[in-house]
This record gives sequence, C-alpha cells and structure tokens, in this order.
Amino acid sequence: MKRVSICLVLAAAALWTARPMAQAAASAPKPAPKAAPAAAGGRLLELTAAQTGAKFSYNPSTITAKPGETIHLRLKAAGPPMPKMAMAHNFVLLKPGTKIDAFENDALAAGMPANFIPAKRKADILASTPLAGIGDTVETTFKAPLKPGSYPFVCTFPGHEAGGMKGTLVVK
Ligand SMILES: [Cu+2]
Repeated sequence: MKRVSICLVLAAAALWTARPMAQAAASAPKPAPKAAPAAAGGRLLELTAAQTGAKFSYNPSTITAKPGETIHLRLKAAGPPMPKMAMAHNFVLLKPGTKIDAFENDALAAGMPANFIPAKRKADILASTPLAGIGDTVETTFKAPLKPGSYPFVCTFPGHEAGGMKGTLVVK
C-alpha cells in the first residue's frame, strides 16, 4: 500500500514537472515578452536634466503625485559630452522648509564619492538618485509623502541648484 502511494506521488510529480517543460520548449523560439520597467516599481516619472549656457534645468520642473503613491523616478542627464567630474546631475527630494543653501554646502562637503548627498542630512532627504554623467540615466523608487503640499527637489552638483536646477513635487 505504501509502495503504491509512493508510485502515485512520483507519477504525479513527473507529470507536474513534464508539463511546464513541454510548454517552455514549445514557446522557446518566441522572444520573452519584455515587462515594462516601471510596472514593478511604481508609476514612472521621467525627468531630463539639462544645461544651456550657464543655466541648468529639470524638464519638467514640476511633477505631481498622489499622497503615498509609489513613484519610479528616472533622471536622464542631457547635454554636450563632458567628464563626469565636470558635469553630472542628480535628484534629491527634500522636506519642505529645508534651508537649501545650507543643504548645498553640506552636499559640497560630502563630495563626489558620496554623489554630493550629505549623509548627515538624511533626515531632510526624502528620496535621491546617485549622480548621472552626461548621457547616463539614474533611477530611484520612493513613496510620495502622505501629506499634501509642495516638496522641493534639487541637483546637488555644486552650483547647479543656484543655476536653476531645481523643481517641485506637488503632492495632492
Ligand atoms: Cu545638476
């Protein structure tokens, strides 16, 4: 009796494993469908960081989210090719009321190896990406704040925020 039930289990296991293998073999020539990159990580928001002369900007500079919404933010650094040491951009979302000048000073002190993101100001940072060199894309996934309002975001590469690379996340 015991032997019979083991045989049944083995037979069932064989059938169970054979089926997906047969299906996989049948569908092998078809290319695997590409999942939308944003599907797993929230709603995709794309920003471009660009430089025109001495002016820096994000496009768009205003983005909107629902309270608590999961956002997958993708930042692309555009512009003429330059070494990353000379030109790179990031996205740093801050708590409302953060003193931007003081924050930028701390970012500068943190330096390039830290992506100009000051660890000691963690409490003021709601989301951030690393630096993207020209032509590169960086991403981050975060939950929008629950409290409706306007949240500033800046590029902390030295001089960029002062040159206009800043924007607003509107939570409503
Ligand atoms: Cu920048």
